[in-house]
Amino acid sequence: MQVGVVGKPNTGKSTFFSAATLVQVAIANYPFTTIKPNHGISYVRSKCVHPGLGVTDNPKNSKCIDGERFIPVDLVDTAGLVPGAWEGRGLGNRFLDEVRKADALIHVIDTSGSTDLDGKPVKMGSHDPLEDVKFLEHELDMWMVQILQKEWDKLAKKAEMAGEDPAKIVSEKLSGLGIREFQAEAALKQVGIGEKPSAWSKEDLLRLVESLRKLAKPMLLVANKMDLPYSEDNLKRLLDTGMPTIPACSEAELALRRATEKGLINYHPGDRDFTISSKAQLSPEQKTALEIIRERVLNVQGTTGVQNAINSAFFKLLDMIVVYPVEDPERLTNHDGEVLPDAYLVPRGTTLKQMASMIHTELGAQMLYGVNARDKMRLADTYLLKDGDVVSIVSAAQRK
Ligand SMILES: Nc1nc2c(ncn2[C@@H]2O[C@H](COP(=O)(O)OP(=O)(O)OP(=O)(O)O)[C@@H](O)[C@H]2O)c(=O)[nH]1
Ligand SMILES: [Mg+2]
Repeated sequence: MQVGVVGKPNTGKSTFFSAATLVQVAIANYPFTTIKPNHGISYVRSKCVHPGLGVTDNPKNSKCIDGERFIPVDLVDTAGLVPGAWEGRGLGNRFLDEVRKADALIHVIDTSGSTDLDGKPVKMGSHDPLEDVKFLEHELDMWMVQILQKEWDKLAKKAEMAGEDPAKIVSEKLSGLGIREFQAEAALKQVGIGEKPSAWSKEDLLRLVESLRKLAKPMLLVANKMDLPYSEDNLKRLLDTGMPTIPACSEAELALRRATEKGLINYHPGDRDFTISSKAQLSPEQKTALEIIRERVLNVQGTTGVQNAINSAFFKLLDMIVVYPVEDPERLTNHDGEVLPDAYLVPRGTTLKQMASMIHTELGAQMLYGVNARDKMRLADTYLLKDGDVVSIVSAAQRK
């Protein structure tokens, strides 16, 4: 699963990305600072199961800090998108190429309204961030409809003659965007445009892609630059849209993460406060900067919002859960004796057998049954995993 950070230029996408991944990238107050996408690893934060199970863990694929598991996820920072990008304006397709591969989108918005639709700095509060939401959705829809429309009439007629399912041709046409047949089916049902694709109008196709976009590329709004004037009011208006929206100050998170890296403060992403490291020699400027972050961001918003946004993207938008596979259900260890080494992020609805195959194709193929490490009960291979499950898989190979 991969999440793309998207939006018009100059809203703080790279600042958000860098704060979430600690990858050093170019950040500047002008449009098109980012030209090529940046890939990085961020972490979702979830309560670890080890305290509840009364054990000390040895995390391998993830980190456990003070009872919080940080599980790696893929994040991509994209180039800014300007109106008309679907026709190639600005950096056009470079942005869209990354959207193709993304399972969900984090739309970073300049909530203070201090950048216009092209990302140029303007008087604070003079641009309406709600326009940004409309524009980005429109760009994505136009881009999708353009792909769908190519040779549509010919394809639709041919499919009708062959008696093919309309959902099949829609998903085949848009497969490059990661759109699957079941999603096309659901979207077709939602818009109710009938079984005859050759009779669909351009408006029908637009309604269809809009529905498909929401299913295949769910979007989270990150109301960034919350430290600036006008943001508070605009945030309320963004929340009124009913879209999932997280207020954030990416700049503050980036400063806190960098100060942590230098050993100046103790802070973990998502924390509500930080402490100054006892050994740190802070300059008066550094002290003031940190105090400003505490007063204007943490004390007002609770957190910087960056970790909250990453968590929301994976846990809410993509509906993922955390599962802990172990080899020995008694000792909760892997074959090296390490306790609760791995935390897997899987979509809700994943079966035990599917997870076994994710760990290793052979383990999936040879799986006999599973064991719930909490109550030692047997689990069928069709068992639907639950958040916080600790499970082991018994395979034919182990039995030999
Ligand atoms: N006040 C404030 N400024 C921010 C915040 N986040 C980013 N910025 C500033 O916004 C400007 C643009 O930041 P970038 O991260 O380069 O924005 P971008 O969206 O990646 O821009 P492009 O790559 O050009 O599309 C920089 O001057 C950042 O310092 C924030 O939370 N608050
Ligand atoms: Mg950028």
